Amino acid sequence: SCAKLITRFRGSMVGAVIGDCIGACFEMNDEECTKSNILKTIAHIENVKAGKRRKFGEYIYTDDTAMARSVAESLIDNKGFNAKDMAKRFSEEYMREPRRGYGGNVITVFKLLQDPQLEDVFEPARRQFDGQGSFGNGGAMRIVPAPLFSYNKDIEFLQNLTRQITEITHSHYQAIQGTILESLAIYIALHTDNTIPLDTDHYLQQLKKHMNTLEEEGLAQESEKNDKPYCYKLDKMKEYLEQEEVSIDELNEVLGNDVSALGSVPAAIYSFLRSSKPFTDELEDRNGFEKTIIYAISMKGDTDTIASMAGAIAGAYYGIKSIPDSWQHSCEGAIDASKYADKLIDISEELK
Ligand code: R7I
Ligand code: MG
Ligand code: MG
Ligand code: MG
Repeated sequence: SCAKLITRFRGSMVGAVIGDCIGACFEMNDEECTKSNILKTIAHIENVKAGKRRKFGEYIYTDDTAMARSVAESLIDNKGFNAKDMAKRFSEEYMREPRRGYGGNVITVFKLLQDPQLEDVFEPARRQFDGQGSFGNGGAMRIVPAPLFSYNKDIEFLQNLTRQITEITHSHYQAIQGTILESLAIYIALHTDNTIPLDTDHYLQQLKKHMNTLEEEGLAQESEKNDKPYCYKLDKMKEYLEQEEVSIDELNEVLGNDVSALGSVPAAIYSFLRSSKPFTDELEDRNGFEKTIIYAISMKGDTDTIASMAGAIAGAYYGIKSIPDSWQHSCEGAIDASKYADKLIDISEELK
């Protein structure tokens, strides 16, 4: 029903903001990323309730959320994808608040997008990195509004929309594939019955089916490549979930935790899936959303982005009620995210 669906739309949009805001305290600060340290930050956040240390919205969002807001606003105002409008919003948002922690190279794209004479808004992205395009995770980190917008549409619609949104800044095939994987992970989580325990094998199978097709297509174009790295990582996740406990070092080695799409989207998906299994440590008393965020940050490296992408998936599955009020109050932009979710659900119903 719609009443239930709205909690999941809100959960996904707000979940992404929460992961970004809390994860940003730890980005590229690996030695801080122990579970007990992360829980110290969470304890501070939970003091908001008592009106003690923390102020409303004190944890500020970064580029991940700034760009997701532009994606949401553009999809809502245009009731669909409008490349020029979305490009304009990305670039104006960057000019308005350049200090949100943007990737080192994407800002070149934003500057070129300022040119009013620019005919093809996809051109600056194609020129990045000597013409191969960026393989950074900046496409995947902002994609959450797309699977919500596409809720009543099929996978092909979702993939096309995702690809177009990504290509405004990221044209490398691995960035596009990784963003599609994140989009699918959210879309499938939204469509999965959350009143029964999550079947992680089935969830991974669905992702693998689509990624296999995409990577096969990619192979035809990239003849020098002979592997399917996203499919490989999905297989490894299945293997890890069958094991008792896998070390963070091993996960970092195999799944990655860096600013590339290939090195971060799998870590986000794994954080969500791992959280549906029991923990024997400090995490055991936390709910599935809380576990996902804390676990995602414990992956180290690009923590704001990994936690944000994981939070979008977990929020879509567990719903807004799983996100503690104190966390929502502490994170800048969480209330706006809920409003975007409400507008996106209206539009997705219209598109039925
Ligand atoms: O992908 P992007 O928007 O960055 C997002 C990340 C997230 O972690 C945010 O939280 C923020 O911190 O930044 O920005 P890009 O500049 O396109 O890519 C990010 C980085 O990935 C680049 O600065 C490069 O270091 C690296 N990178 C590449 N390096 C070599 N060759 C991306 N593509 C390439 C490449 O093709
Ligand atoms: Mg960021
Ligand atoms: Mg950063
Ligand atoms: Mg980041």
